[in-house]
Amino acid sequence: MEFNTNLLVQSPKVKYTDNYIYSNFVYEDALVVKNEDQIVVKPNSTALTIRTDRRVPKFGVMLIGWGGNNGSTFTAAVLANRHQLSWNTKNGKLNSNWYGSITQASTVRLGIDKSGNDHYLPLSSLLPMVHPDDIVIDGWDISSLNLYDSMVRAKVIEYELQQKLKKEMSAMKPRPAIYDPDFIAANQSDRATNLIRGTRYEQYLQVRADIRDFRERNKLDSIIVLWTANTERFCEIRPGVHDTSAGLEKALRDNEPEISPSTIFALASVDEGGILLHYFTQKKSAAEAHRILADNALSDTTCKDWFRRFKNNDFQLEDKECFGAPKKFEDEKLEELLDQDRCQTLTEFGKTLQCTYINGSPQNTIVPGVVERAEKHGVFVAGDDFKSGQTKLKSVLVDFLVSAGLKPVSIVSYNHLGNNDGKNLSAPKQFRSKEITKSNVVDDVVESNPLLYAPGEKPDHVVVIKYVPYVGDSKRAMDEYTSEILMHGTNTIVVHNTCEDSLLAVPLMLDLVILGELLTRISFKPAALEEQVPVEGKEEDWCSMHAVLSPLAYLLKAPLVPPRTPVVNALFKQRACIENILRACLSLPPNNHMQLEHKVP
Ligand code: NAI
Ligand code: DG6
Repeated sequence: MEFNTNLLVQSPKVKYTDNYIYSNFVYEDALVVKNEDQIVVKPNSTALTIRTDRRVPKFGVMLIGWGGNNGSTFTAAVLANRHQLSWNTKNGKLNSNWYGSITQASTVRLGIDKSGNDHYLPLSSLLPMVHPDDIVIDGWDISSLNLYDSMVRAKVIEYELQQKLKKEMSAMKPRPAIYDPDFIAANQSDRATNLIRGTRYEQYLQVRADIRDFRERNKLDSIIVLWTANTERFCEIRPGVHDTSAGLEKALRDNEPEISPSTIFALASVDEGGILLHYFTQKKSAAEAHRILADNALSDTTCKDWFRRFKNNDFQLEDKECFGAPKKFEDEKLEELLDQDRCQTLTEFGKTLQCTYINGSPQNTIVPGVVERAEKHGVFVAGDDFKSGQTKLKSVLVDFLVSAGLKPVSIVSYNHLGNNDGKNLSAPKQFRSKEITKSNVVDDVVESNPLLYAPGEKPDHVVVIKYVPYVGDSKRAMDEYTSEILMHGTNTIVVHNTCEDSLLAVPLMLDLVILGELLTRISFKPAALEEQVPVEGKEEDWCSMHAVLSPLAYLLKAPLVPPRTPVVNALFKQRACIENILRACLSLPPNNHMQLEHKVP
């Protein structure tokens, strides 16, 4: 079906400029205070101006684990869709599509038409988003196979399509990656042939160099680094090592063994993002640098503020080679700040580079020190673990049961699969990581209904994963949900799902990077409640989303959230969150599904 996607919001609360969409939005909720004998609730309104940058960047994705089933299938799907490939099967000719992606294959309700009927449009046409065809792909893998051979090894893509992609994918070779046999299963050692050697610190520097190389070669404005490599064991969070940004930095230099490969990748990504203050090709006068800052759409006050911070050494970080900013800023002479060794172009000075890190596996990569570092640099992180099949259904089914007043008392989830992910998960420590993310997904739903569950009470919840090589990527998931119903009756629901795991995961990877990129272009500033027309204001008044991109929760099994904020697992709440944030950027009210126009005479 063809959609007319040229969307214009006609409202005094929305203002379009060449670069931005400004929206005035009143966020409404209710504040609850529990007294001894009464619950008092007061409607609460917060007015915001939301600014969305309309300039869709030149965008690249770097996959860690590029040669795996997900990595090779993702690449094949992007290329097949980009070239609009079709292939013959015993069922006839099939065309490429993006089924399973909420940005590419789902719609949102925009409003009602004149006859009172709901009007839907593709989610991707609400705001300017990266198109999948335009994504530049690169990545790392400990396995040296090129992407065509990786795709053949994965046995996910149909043979004729593999042949059509052969030439392009054979030329794609994963960059060497960081391998630590202490973190993934011993049974993975035979594919570890493509490695970055050296200390953790040297590996970190190499990953940073890889990201820069990718960015420069492709002239990218924005990058997302996505972990789709083997599930690691959880790292043991050590005080002084993982809990602060400075601790991590020191531990990395000290080659601390409890820093996992995935955390090294995360640190490198976070450190490749942020405001470029230190890339120069040639000496420039302060006046010239100031002009360049201004050309980069930064207000005069912001420029001055940066010069002040330069002078006050606010950007001090321990080592310029490692963490970017020069060590000492003696005076206003910008020439002395020039770092001749790690040059880009002066025109990049002061520009914000996005290099978001997303963790698609269960392990605790994004330790508190990484979050602190991301916040400091103004870059973003998200995780953990793609929510593709069994858990997605669970986060719908348990929400349905509990909100229907039925009491799930036993949830038993069994899987068997035969791909390399299954092989890695057959080791106890790696299985344990997956068991944790698969098990915690009902907690918030259960806690939301104290009529059914006493404080601390939970259903019995068991997760089993078995490796059965023959079934390959075609995972079997069997679930039994037993609930207590009226007068202590029992209701048992059994679900059997068979599906290629990677074909479920890849659309989520696409949505994560497309929505993840969009969220980096949205910023907020407080507004007055009575304010109608959006005011652009000073640059420094705007703030970004929190560094932990929790709106991506819909796509993740164990959503990482900013410190001290609640986790939401229920799928439709998570979807409503994405949809309504995008609507708020256009000053449209949240979809409330009341349909009063059809109910009130
Ligand atoms: P896979 O085993 O086929 O691919 C993983 C790739 O990572 C392999 O090519 C391996 O050589 C590489 N690798 C291992 N350690 C590495 C490192 N340190 N640096 C770079 N590359 C490294 O697994 P698959 O099926 O692609 O899944 C990838 C990850 O996504 C797994 O952790 C899995 O648990 C997770 N996941 C998968 C879902 C799915 O539905 N397929 C859903 C949820 C999570
Ligand atoms: C065994 O369950 C393999 C896992 O990697 C899962 O396939 C993957 O985490 C997807 O899990 P779910 O629960 O979202 O289907």
